[in-house]
Amino acid sequence: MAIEQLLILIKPDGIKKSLTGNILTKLSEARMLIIGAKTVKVSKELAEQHYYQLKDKPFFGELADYIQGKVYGEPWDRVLAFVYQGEDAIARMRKIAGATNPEEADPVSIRGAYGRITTKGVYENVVHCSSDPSEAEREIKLWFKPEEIVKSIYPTKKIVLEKETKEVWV
Ligand code: IDP
Ligand code: MG
Repeated sequence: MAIEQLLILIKPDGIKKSLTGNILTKLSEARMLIIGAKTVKVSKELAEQHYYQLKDKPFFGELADYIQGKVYGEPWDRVLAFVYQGEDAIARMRKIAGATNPEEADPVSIRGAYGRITTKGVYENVVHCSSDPSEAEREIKLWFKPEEIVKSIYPTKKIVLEKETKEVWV
């Protein structure tokens, strides 16, 4: 069994339903390490890049709105993003997350317990969970910078930036 890492998102419905603690408790049963964590206001660009494989689906626009938390608005329009690492992490975390369709998901899984299908037909399933190692790598690199992860998991390189403007504490 290989050591894997993956991206987990607590989606805006999970934030609004105050499920962060419950979700992290369920995930902790797998005894994985959290090697990156942050809260993110999702831009349209990030939403569309994250779900680019579904761009031809009829629900793509609503899915992009959902991950941005547009239907909920301030202060629920954000996600919590985590990089988890551990043995056989992807399959084990996906089992705890449950099937994509919350009605079909194991009722004891996160999606089975807390997800719903909206009247518009969006699967509000509370968490995102990478589904294979190459998707995990793409997603981790999309959501996190190398310095935001406390372990070196993919090769990096140093670049020199000129005239960079950066916000710092006063
Ligand atoms: P996954 O999240 O279990 O990996 P994907 O097929 O990658 O499932 O779909 C991404 C997300 O798009 C799902 O988590 C769910 O929120 C939404 N979704 C997927 N399929 C449908 C569908 O048939 N109707 C509505 N929403 C869907
Ligand atoms: Mg997927």
